[in-house]
This record gives sequence, structure tokens and C-alpha cells, in this order.
Amino acid sequence: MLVVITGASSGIGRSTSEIFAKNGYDLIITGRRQERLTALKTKLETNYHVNVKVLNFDIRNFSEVEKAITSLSAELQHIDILVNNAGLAAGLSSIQEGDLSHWERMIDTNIKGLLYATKLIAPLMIKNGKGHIVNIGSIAGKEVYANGNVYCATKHAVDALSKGMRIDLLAHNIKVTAINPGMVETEFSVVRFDGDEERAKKVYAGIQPLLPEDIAETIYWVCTRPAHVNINDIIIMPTVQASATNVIRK
Ligand code: NDP
Ligand code: 8X3
Repeated sequence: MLVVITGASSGIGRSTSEIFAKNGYDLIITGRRQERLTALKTKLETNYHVNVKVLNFDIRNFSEVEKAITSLSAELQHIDILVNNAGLAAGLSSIQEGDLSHWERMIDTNIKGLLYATKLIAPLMIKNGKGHIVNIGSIAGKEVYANGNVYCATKHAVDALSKGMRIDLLAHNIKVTAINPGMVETEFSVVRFDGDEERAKKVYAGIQPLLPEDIAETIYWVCTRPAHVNINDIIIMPTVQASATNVIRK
């Protein structure tokens, strides 16, 4: 079995790579930070004796993604599972004060990047007669919160695309699952606040957030249901979080 995980250099993607490798799956791991991906490949191949291929591309650039996917050998084009995980929030500002470059990064990564990977990999699954696509949405794709405007819009788009893909790929025996986490402690908030680690730490102060491993286990679970079962949609939250903004802190 072969799994493609986008955004495997950090957080949820890295943990997801670990759990699949531990269970004997071969992997294609992607991201921009080549050194991290190479180190992860070495670690997973050494510890779990699986094959790991690194693809280094910026998911916002269709021709880079296309070049990487079409360069795969025939064997590596037999992709069983695609985890569309690469994504980010950039900024937390009102709509009138929002930064255009933040908006473009989020739209280009979370919506267009997910579409690019899917457009290139779904036809390979169709050729193989089966497949499973797991889209990482967010509680921000189910609710909207103050200053979350464009990030929430991109994750609402992921919600809509997951539903649309499920319909379009139904005839091709391709499962589509959306997983929508609440707060997970990864590099997410450091990226959101343009590298401000102190501000990022405050997001998780006084709470036990989800760990990337929690999401990885959920992804692995949905991908290991029997052939006749598809999990359409999951919202997974820390116990201390009831909605995007209702959080109990110590
Ligand atoms: P991290 O910042 O830890 O990881 C994000 C990953 O996405 C990195 O591997 C990064 O790789 C990759 N990525 C980002 N931009 C690009 C790009 N332009 N091209 C290629 N890869 C890219 O965050 P998380 O693990 O938390 O985020 C993973 C997903 O989970 C995202 O879609 C996020 O929206 C979603 N999510 C996160 C939640 C949270 O609270 N953490 C909650 C709900 C959803 P690199 O920088 O090497 O390119
Ligand atoms: C990440 C969770 O609440 O910061 O998708 O939007 S949140």
C-alpha cells in the first residue's frame, strides 16, 4: 500500500507519515523543506523498513506539482491513499485590515494546492480502480470566528470540495473523507503569526490541545475501515474546546 502525504515536514503530516510507516505502508512525502523530509525518510526507512520517496515542491505552483507527480515511476503511480494535509493560516485580522499576501498564501495553499494534488492524483486512482482521499479541513470549515475570515473561507471551501469530490469520484470506487480538527499544537500558530513564537504559545496556554498524533491516529483509522465502509466527515476537538471560540483555560 502506498500513501501520499502533503505537508509531511511538520505537525499533522509528519505524525501521519510515522503512523503509516509503522504499520508497513510505503510513503510519498511532500513539502518545501527538503532537509526535514530527507531526515524523516531516513528515520522511517531505518525504523520501519518501508520505502519512502521525497517530493519537494511548493504546492501553490501547479507546474512544480505536476512535474513531481508525473516524474514518479509506474510503480509509484499506484497510489492508494492521498492525505491532502498541506495548509496554513496566515494572520488573524479583520477583513478591513487583512494583509493581501496572507490572503493569497492561504487561498493558494489551502484551496488551490489541495486541488492541484487532487487533480494530478485522482486520475491515477481512477486508473487503479480504487483509492481514498483524506482532506484535512478544520473546525474553521464548519464555523466562522472573529478575524478568521479568509482562513475560515478556505476551510469552508475544503468542506465543500470534500462533498463535491465524494460525488464525482463515487463511480470510481474512491472514498473521500474530511477530517476537521479543533486546536492542535503544531507549527500552525507560529506560521499564522509570522514566526512570533511567544504569541503562538499563548494560543495553547492553560489548555491541553490535541496532539498531531491524535489526528494521525484518526486518519489511520479512517483509512483502515473495511472496503465497503467510508467515513465521510469527522470533527475532532480537544476536550476543553466546545466550538471554535469556546475554550476552558486553567
Ligand atoms: P504545520 O505548520 O505544523 O504543518 C504544515 C505543513 O504544510 C508543513 O509540512 C508545510 O511544509 C506544509 N505546507 C505549507 N505550505 C506549503 C506549500 N506552499 N507547499 C508545500 N507544503 C506546504 O501545521 P499543521 O500540521 O497544524 O497543519 C496541517 C493541516 O492541518 C493544515 O491544512 C491546517 O490548516 C490543518 N489544521 C490545523 C489545525 C491546528 O490547530 N494545528 C486545526 C485544524 C486544521 P513546508 O513548510 O516544508 O512546505
Ligand atoms: C485551525 C483551528 O481554530 O485556529 O484550523 O481555526 S483554528
